Amino acid sequence: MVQSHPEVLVASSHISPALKQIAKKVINGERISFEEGVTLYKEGSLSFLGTLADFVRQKKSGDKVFFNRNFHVEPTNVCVYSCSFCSYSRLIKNREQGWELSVDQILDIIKKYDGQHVTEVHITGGVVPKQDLAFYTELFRKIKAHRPDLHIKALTPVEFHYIFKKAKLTYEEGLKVMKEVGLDSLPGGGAEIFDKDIRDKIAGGKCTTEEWLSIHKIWHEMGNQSNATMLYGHIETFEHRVDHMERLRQLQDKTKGFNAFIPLKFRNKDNEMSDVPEVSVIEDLRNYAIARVYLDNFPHIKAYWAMIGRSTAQMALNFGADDLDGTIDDTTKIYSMAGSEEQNPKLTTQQLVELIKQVGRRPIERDTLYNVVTDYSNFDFANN
Ligand code: V47
Ligand code: SF4
Repeated sequence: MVQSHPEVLVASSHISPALKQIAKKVINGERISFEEGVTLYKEGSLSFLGTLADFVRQKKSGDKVFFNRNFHVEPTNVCVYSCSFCSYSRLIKNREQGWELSVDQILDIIKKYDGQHVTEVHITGGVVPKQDLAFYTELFRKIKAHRPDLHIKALTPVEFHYIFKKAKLTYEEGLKVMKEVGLDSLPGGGAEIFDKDIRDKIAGGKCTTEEWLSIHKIWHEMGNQSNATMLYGHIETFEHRVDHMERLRQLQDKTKGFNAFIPLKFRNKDNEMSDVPEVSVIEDLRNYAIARVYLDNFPHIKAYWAMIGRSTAQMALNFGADDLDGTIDDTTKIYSMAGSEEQNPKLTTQQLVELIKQVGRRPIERDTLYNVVTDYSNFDFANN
């Protein structure tokens, strides 16, 4: 699919003055306001939004689509919290229904990748008292001792807040310790939705919005990078989505530490919110597009294929996304347990490259911080 230039929108007689004004701003590289963000959600058609988002994406990334070779470790799915959208966690009182891995069990998983070309391990899961500061410092040290080249992208403010409080450390002190023992970057999880009322309803008890933002801010100010997510398509309004992105945009203005924004579609299988219907794929694509336009200071928008399925992820590449995440190797359960199309998420490098080539883009393997590892545009898998 090739999107037209947004000048066409400005010239069209079918488009409202408010939308035309937004299109003009985007063409001129000007930032859109909160109200304009809401207008895009309420009035923007899929084709209008796609045209704007594709223009912005093209300016930022050209023909490149990024992916990495990664795997996940989920140290536990037992959790002291009970977010109502979570299909994955088991309450601590039912802990025998879940798993809690030891440091050595996790190291065995890491060692399975010995000799394989993977660049990142993504570690996150539930929150349990046993997996405390001592647990994670030992784990990160041992991972780095075994495999210094493996980038550790691990833990969210939800986990950090709990761990540091228990260890009686400030966020600064705790993050410094984590960095010293090998933590390289933070994934974007735990953000959910920043509006207090909605957050309290679906994720009550875990770290607040201010705490989430503060941990990322401190991490960035220490010279590091991270991602950000937004859980959408449940009981939030369009205003709440724009509010969420506005807070991220403001923090990014200050720190420039975020790499990718990852919209996460609420999946409703086997959780306390199973009565809330999932939004349509059209809404998913509109949401990617608005995120690309609104978050003008975020370098990348990630379409996380394990969450939305590879076909929608491919389509999202025409609606502002320039990243698909990675090979994953069937190592995460969060989304399959919540009803994702991908029940055993695993793609080879060749499959990812083909998905990207099918939409006419250049497949670029990156490391976690978006340094280019390999340009697969003209790569010949048959002879390599
Ligand atoms: O914070 C949990 C989400 C997140 C459901 O940084 C659900 O590269 C939808 O943050 N429906 C964790 N979403 C995953 C995450 C992530 C994923 C991929 C890449 C990166 C990155 C980060 O998963 C949680 C929560 O928002 N989640 N349950 C559900 N039922
Ligand atoms: Fe625990 Fe995270 Fe699930 Fe909430 S989303 S219950 S914090 S594992």
